[in-house]
Amino acid sequence: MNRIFSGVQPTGNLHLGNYLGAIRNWARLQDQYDCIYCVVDLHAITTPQDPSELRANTREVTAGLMAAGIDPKRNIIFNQSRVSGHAELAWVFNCVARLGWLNRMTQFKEKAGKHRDNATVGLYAYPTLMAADILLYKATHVPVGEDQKQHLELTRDIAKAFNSMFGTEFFPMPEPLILGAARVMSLRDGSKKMSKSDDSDYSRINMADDADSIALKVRKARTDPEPLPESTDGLEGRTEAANLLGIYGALADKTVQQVCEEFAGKSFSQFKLQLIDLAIAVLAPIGHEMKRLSEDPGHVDQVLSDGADRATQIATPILSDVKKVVGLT
Ligand code: AQP
Repeated sequence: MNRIFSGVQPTGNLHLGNYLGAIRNWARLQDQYDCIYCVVDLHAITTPQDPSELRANTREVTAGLMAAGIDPKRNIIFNQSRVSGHAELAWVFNCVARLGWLNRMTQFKEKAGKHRDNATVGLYAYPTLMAADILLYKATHVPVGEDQKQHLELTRDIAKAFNSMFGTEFFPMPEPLILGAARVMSLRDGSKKMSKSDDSDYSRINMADDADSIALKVRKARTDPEPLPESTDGLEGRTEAANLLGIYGALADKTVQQVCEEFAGKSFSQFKLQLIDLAIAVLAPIGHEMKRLSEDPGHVDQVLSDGADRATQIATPILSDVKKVVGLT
């Protein structure tokens, strides 16, 4: 069976962007693939994290994955640091990947910003750890959004370079699974993506938000004074409007064109009422289940520990073969 690997960082509140861009699709893939879903805490510490918040976020993300319908029995859910093979294989890949390849990574440039010299070495080497995450399980498919495409390309380059350095066909080339997921933007600024680390909680709808918070955030979301257009052409240059229509479409499983046709000529206040109802219908049960799971941390920890055991069983023989290929054993 084809194997999927994907990860999410425990860096704060899971939000609607994480849900529509990744987690909802992960739940849909569990019927067709052997899935490994990882809470990537080693990636999280590439930027400073408060230790107790990191622990709490790891549990919260795990609860979010389960509340969104990912079954921890059929799939593997675990946190990355429990399987030491990720860090070990990443080191081998640090000795395969070239500086020039990493220098091209746009995400590092964006995240490090103007303070490049002050960024951690871990943030710079993030893509080699991501390559290790995927190849430690010889995953065949990786669901990726636009922002991760470049990193998956690098993973393939590393796999190719490893195979050619050691004259082997050891690593398969993981294929991207492009799911056409919407990129959800901030509710306060349509040019910025919705993000866990945005200071304003009004910029995002959290997966754990209750109905009242969802309604308040949608009501406060930025729009423009124009009515809703009858086709997507009328969304040109209207980033906030396009974002809200995109969110509605993704939640309703409709295209943005269909949403335009449904609401053509209506005002944003009318549209927002419908969006509030829909967002609550989809998200409130998830938030409710996350709350229930947060009251049972023992169960969540058990899921992570079982998942790590099962992940280790797959990773151990692969890492041991890598060590033989490289000459470490
Ligand atoms: N706004 C978004 N729209 C669509 N998809 C999104 N994802 C994140 N934000 C959006 C997708 O969610 C998955 C997990 O992301 P991540 O936690 O590994 O890191 P990220 O992309 O850096 O997410 P954040 O929320 O922006 O976190 P911070 O603020 O910590 O950097 C990925 O598949 C991602 O594409």
